[in-house]
Amino acid sequence: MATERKSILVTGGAGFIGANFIHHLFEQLNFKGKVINLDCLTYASNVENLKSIEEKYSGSRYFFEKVSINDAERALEICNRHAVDTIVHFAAESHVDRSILGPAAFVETNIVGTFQLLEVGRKLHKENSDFVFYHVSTDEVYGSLGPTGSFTEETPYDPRSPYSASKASSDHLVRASFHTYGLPVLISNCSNNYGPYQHLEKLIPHMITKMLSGQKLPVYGDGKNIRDWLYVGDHCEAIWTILTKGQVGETYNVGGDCEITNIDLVRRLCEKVAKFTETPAQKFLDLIEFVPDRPGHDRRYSIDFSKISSQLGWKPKHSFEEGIEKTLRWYLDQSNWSRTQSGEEYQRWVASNYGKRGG
Ligand code: NAD
Ligand code: TDX
Repeated sequence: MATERKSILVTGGAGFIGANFIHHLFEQLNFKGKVINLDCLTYASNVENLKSIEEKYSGSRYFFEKVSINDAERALEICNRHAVDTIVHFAAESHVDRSILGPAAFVETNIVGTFQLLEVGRKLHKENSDFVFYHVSTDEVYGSLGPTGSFTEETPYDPRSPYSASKASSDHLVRASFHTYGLPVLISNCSNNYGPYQHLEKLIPHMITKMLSGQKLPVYGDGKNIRDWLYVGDHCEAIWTILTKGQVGETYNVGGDCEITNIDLVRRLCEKVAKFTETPAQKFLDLIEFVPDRPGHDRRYSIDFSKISSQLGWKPKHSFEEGIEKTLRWYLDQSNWSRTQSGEEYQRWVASNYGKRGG
């Protein structure tokens, strides 16, 4: 994919990874083209994530459109107006617990929304043969691992939550568009991201904010579930590498080379927050509380990212130690960043499923 990208539509740019990607384009890559952020601003979004970009580039190189990916007509009009040659598709319902509470939104956004956006992509491709559709997906589509082995790009799909089933479905639709219609697509499946701008309902910011306010730290089940953690800046770099060097129609796994049990992660976070706030670690460790398990909780994820490494030369730069220190420093510094909180219905559901102090 040697063509220079001039006008990129980023969907879900007001969310966690999308916002980091837009920052990465302007601040790390010095991208000179246009970036159009199409986001309908669900509970998971936070427009403050892009305040500094708005201030510098709004109306010249950065444009925000409050539109849903399900509205294909408006999305197409926006793409035509900005001569979009690239779609990087992040927009999704992204939280596994919420997909248990209310799966319908996941079907509507992740499956139907992606389908609508692919239809837009097909129309753009008819007018511009250099057009490319980049789909951001997850390792959760591959299911749950036992104590050994890792997911490769050839691992059969085996999603087990409404979230991962909806992402698997969207991946299939993207691949079908390549095979059936010749739409140039790229797909990446990555592990758990962490870093600045992440919504507080996700494990790491959830635990940091609970520690800082002296609340219990709810660990699901026995805490021995394993996730692979990827610093979001490394993920953004991987996306750009795939976009600029990847082979159209291919899928690339992206991992952080950092497998850790949830309980070890929470304990390490306690130690770090203690160091940063000059508080005895025991004060935070004493807040750990085991709560009922997440229904259908995947036991272990592990990513084999040798394909992107050997073919495109990408590997994660941040060790967990480095990534978590940057992340913590960021959360501790953000007195002005509004910490978007979950709505009441979700809070009630968390309380009834994971125990009173689980939300
Ligand atoms: P997020 O929940 O933080 O942000 C999602 C964004 O999409 C929000 O700004 C929201 O307003 C927007 N959105 C939702 N529905 C929309 C719609 N119909 N139209 C337009 N915008 C809409 O999500 P995230 O954690 O940044 O994840 C981004 C993508 O990466 C998702 O596709 C997710 O499946 C994938 N992913 C995330 C992780 C992770 O660890 N966070 C890991 C692997 C893959
Ligand atoms: O309070 C908690 N206690 C707890 O033990 C929370 C919020 C989570 N957990 C556990 C569940 C998981 O094993 O921590 C692990 C991580 O949980 P989440 O942050 O909810 O992430 P996960 O379910 O693994 O999914 C994330 O990574 C893959 C993203 O939300 C997805 O969008 C992505 O595809």
